[in-house]
Amino acid sequence: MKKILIANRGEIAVRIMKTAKKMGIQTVAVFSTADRNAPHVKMADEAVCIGEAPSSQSYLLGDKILEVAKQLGVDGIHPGYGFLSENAQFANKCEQNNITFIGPNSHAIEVMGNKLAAKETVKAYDIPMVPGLDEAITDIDKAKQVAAQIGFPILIKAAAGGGGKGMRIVENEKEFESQMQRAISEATNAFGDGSVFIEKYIGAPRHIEIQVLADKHGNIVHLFERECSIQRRHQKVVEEAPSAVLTPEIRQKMGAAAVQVAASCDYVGAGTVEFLLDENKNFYFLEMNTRLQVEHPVTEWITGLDLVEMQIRIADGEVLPFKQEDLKIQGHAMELRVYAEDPLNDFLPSVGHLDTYILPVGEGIRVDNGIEQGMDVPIYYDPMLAKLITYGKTREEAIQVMRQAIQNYQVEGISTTLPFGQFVMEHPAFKSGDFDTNFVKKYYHAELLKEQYQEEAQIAAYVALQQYLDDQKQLRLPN
Ligand code: MV4
Repeated sequence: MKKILIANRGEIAVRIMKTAKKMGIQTVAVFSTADRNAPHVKMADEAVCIGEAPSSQSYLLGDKILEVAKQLGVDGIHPGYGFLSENAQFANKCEQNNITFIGPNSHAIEVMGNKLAAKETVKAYDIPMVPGLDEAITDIDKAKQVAAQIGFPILIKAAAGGGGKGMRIVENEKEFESQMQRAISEATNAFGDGSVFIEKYIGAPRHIEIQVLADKHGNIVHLFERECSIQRRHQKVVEEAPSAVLTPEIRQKMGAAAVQVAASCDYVGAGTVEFLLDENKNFYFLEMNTRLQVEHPVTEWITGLDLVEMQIRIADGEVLPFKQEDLKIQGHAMELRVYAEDPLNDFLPSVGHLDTYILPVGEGIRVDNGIEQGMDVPIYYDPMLAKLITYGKTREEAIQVMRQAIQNYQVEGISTTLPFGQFVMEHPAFKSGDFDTNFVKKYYHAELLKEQYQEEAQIAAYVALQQYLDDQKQLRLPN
């Protein structure tokens, strides 16, 4: 590949271009009118404005982006995450136009995009799944019967779902129908598909996912796990690799299961298989994400691999240059997502002018960033501005480096989730590794951060007072 178009913006567009440049590949950026001065536009060899600020008029316009790609003689399109990355039709159109879609084939995207189709596809393999009814509910009485067999609480999920939309917990048989109707209407609104199914509800799970890589020649490996349990309303905030709780045996079993999930849909490229892990460390297949994920850097750091480079090489038809037994985990990596949200005010979006923006630097620190000082943060897109990633020989070291890096990350003009990250890093449950997906709900209140600020302000006041007193003494000395 000599030239690729990056059909994305922000930190991930910058991230992809870094690897392209390293590989000697020319880059084409596309941008909306709101992003004219954005870093991803400045960094590209060529850049084309594709429309107005709303993503429906720019970054989601597959046909327009394909037109640009053809005009500029592009060999491949990297979709990043979000936008067109899991659009099977777009992947197909790329191939029809002789442009390589840097990602899986449209069949894998389609199958894994529907939770029921995914379950059906992996059924033939030995992959643990949450007990449930693996078909859309059409007969309410039958569904109620199955629910009674599984035992309440149960969870109603949307087949087309993801990100928690269309999910409803049912505590007992009495509320079954009302909760089901809610799930159906939510799913219909969000996805235009009201099919729902039921599963046993796992109340305090950990969310652990396995990174896989598959080439076009049938070779598949896994790159171990990422722990993603620290999330707020289905929005991940902190991720790490490896998980603090997986034993080598469970890791091996989950890895093997993830490889089978990839095999079941003829997967090609980089993908992620999501699992729930219950209190007894039983794991269950949840879904597969058919794209490069936001949190891929923690896997890169513990394996020494460049996942974007692997994606490009695989798309180019290269054979995976290693076998499973060549791969091992080295050290520990931690990632904090920096969102333009105010943790003191219910995480409300915070947009505006970036008066100060200075990144932390140093050993064990990586920042994947898409903005710069002096910019206005646009309101049209995802509020994630950057990712702060740290590394240490041990988990404790990675946390320590993270705490220091947060201190040295200077942002003025907008609120960010950096102080919230500090709260997580200092929390005993997080430090001990004993937490689940309920961590934020269970432990976080804005008041705790406010107290922390007040304490800091008080210390600052004492220091200032001491300085003042010292100065007074000096001033009284005769010349
Ligand atoms: C579950 C579950 C408990 N039991 N399924 C949330 C989004 C979607 N990817 C699946 N999700 C869950 N499915 C059963 N049978 C709990 C969640 C869940 C969750 C999963 C991963 C990360 C964070 C979560 C937060 C709340 C609920």
